[in-house]
Amino acid sequence: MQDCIFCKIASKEIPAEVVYEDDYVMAFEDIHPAAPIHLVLIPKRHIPTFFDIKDEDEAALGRLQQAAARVAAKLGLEEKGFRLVSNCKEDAGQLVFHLHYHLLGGRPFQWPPG
Ligand code: D5M
Repeated sequence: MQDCIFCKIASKEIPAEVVYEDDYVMAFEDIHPAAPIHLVLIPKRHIPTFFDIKDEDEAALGRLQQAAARVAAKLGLEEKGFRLVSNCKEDAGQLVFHLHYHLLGGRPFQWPPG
């Protein structure tokens, strides 16, 4: 999608610190890290929110979970773990309307979130 920052990262139109990429998904460093490790994981196809997921997105979204675990293991998070969160629309504070997960690790997190 033309004006979507994450589509531009997926197409390499704008740079990002990419740590994982395959045909379906990409993981890159968040520009405003909230933890020692803070990655953004996206499907390459533009999906604005969870409410826009189509049957054809199943493979990409499945791959996203798998990529999260693989990247987390590669970054040494297997023992202590990590948090995978997604903000969907206004109440959750979604700023970029291209579905994404935040992968956070490297410190303990509180529950419930604020
Ligand atoms: O948060 C969107 C997240 O996306 C926020 O943590 C900053 C991050 N972001 C925004 N632009 C970029 C670029 N260009 N590179 C890397 N990270 C970026 P949410 O509230 O979940 O929509």
